[in-house]
Amino acid sequence: MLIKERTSILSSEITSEAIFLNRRKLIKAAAGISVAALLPASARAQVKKYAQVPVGPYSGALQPTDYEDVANYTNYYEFSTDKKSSTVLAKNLQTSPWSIAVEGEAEKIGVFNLEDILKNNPLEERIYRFRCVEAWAMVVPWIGFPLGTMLKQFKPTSKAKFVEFTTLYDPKVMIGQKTNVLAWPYVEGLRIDEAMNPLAFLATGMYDETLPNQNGAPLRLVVPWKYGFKSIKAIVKIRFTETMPATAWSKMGPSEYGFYANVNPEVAHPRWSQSRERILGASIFTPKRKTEMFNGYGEQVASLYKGMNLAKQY
Ligand SMILES: Nc1nc2c(c(=O)[nH]1)N[C@H]1C(S)=C(S)[C@@H](COP(=O)(O)O)O[C@H]1N2
Ligand SMILES: [Mo]
Repeated sequence: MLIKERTSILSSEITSEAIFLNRRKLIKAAAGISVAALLPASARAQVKKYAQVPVGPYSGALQPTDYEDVANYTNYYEFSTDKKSSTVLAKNLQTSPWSIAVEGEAEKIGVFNLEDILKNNPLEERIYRFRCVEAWAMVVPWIGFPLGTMLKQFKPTSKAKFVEFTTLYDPKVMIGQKTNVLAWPYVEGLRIDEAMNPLAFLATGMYDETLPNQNGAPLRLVVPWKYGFKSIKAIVKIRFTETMPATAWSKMGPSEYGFYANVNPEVAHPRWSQSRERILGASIFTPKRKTEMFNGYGEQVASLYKGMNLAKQY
């Protein structure tokens, strides 16, 4: 009987996030009904917070990287430049309540509770490739909502040509902010048409769970066709601007980190090639793979850059 089959899949021991996710995909494919409702109480307790969130577009047949690798190999300079340390250091960050200031060229500006923003933006899952400028690649099932849908709710004016995002500044908790590895607070930005592209996403969770602090809780940007540094974490401010924002990384190294930062195998970082990438979590014997233009999302985003010289506007 079908119901019994489903129950046995989910009530068996859940050993890894990736396996769980695949089971969940089977369930989602089988029926559009609540998974939790089918389970005995013991198994129900194991169902993850966001397990019923529907899978959105662009996810394809990508195989997610192991949760442990994504959650424990992070770049979060507010805490540490060491990719393994932020897991512990970021635990002290208070992510609720959380408010976001919306400023600049928009009709509806002000300070908004994240809870209220979430009420107007239904969650979905997006399984995206993600590529750090340091040449490691992974696939992450994010939970969140499209950036553009949310931005439109603030009614940007015709002067809004760019969107600037700012991370929390709180050096007592974000102890890396006591150093000057970057100009704090961390700032990132997108051209307004990039921000409105349906691929651009804001994440509140990953792998059916609330986003771990070290991955950018409670709200982080995900721009899958650009290098990872564009995907700013712990956002506290969104500002619509007429001019291109000065971003934290481009201030630090203008020749190394441009505003556009589109994944591009043909444009090398001044200190290393970008033509290949290492798969996060793979064994040292696994060969590197070829980097794809726009990280494989050219079909969705190449038209944004028509007529631009991407070697100059990197
Ligand atoms: N506020 C903030 N956002 C940030 C960073 C950071 O140091 N601070 N690092 C960026 C870089 S370089 C990358 S590769 C991604 C890494 O995301 P992950 O740690 O969730 O894999 O976050 C980006 N967002
Ligand atoms: Mo990065």
